Amino acid sequence: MMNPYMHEALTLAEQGRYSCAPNPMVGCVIVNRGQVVGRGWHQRAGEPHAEIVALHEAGTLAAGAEIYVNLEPCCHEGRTGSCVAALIAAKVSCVHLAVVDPNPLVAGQGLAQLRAAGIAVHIGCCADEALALNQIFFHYITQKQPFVMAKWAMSLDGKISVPSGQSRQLTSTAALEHSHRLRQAVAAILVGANTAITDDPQLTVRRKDLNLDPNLQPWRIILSAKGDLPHHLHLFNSPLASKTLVYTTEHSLPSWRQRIESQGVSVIIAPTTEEGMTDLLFVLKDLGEKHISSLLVEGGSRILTSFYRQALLQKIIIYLAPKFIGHTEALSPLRSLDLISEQSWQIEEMLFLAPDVCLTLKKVEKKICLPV
Ligand code: AOF
Ligand code: ZN
Repeated sequence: MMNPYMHEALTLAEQGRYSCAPNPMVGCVIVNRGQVVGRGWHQRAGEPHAEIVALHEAGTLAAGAEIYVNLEPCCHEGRTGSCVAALIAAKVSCVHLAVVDPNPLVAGQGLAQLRAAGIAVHIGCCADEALALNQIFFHYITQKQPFVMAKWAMSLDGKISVPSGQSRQLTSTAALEHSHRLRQAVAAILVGANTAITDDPQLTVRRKDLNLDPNLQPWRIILSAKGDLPHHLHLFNSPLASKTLVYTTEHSLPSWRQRIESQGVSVIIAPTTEEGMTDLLFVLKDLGEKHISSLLVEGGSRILTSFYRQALLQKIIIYLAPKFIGHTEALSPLRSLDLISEQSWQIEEMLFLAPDVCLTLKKVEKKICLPV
């Protein structure tokens, strides 16, 4: 059975899902003689960490108390102070942490400092749940690149487009609402030039039940090697133009770049691959440097295929509509995969969003077998 205090810490942590990036979701519960005397969760980067919020509530009752936290307490002076120093100063007796923080600034040093101060440290309670909760953070902090997910909607015969002249919406309201919640949980959304032109999307979170703070809207990323995107697109004509990055190449026209920059958009010159495409690894590294911890690739099939072929996807989210398109020219989400080394996927979650189904696929990492 799950430890109830750690379970509560995980539930508290979850509240930061839509606001704490690029920081991890962290929750903390302080227990004194069987009574919960403090609770906290980390809301936003730059604001107090979970432990500090919980210690504040516990006050003097933190002395001699036990701490339950889903991540190793930090020991560095980042945007905020060291949680380890605060726990030592509060004279807590024991810390239960679910997983060690892989941030190189912490990485075991937090727990070592606690132990050196005479505080008992227990590691591993609810570790699986804690790892699953912060998989985006763990990937980002170790790889220095965003955690990448691809998303598409398709028919039962695996087509993402319908012949022109018909409604382009494949899925229904429940799937659409779900996809906006997915957008809300990522730091950035990416599309290719074709999608930007044909769909003229806004790439924003739009939910009926929520008036989202514009600061929490995801970044919008467009890849346009040629740099031929019309300046009248929605993406370039919104208050969020300043949260829009266009990766282009030196082959694009300087006058075009200046024009969209004057609309508030940031233009970044990226190297090209042999096929004349924008170098995706460059883009991911650049996004990592900009502290963008997660990325949702929304299409179209050329971009999805490039991310897939280069094995850059950690998850795929598919909305499956109970329809058949059956048109030979209708596109599939991924093409020309014949030559690539095999990637294995596992269904992590299946949601019935009537009348559609949402499948979440997780990459199965290959195990390296060492010779014996
Ligand atoms: C904790 N408790 O609630 C969180 C932690 O720049 P800062 O000061 O916000 O530090 C960010 C780093 O601190 C982050 O990368 C991660 O290693 C850790 N996050 N640690 O003890 C918390 N959010
Ligand atoms: Zn901290």
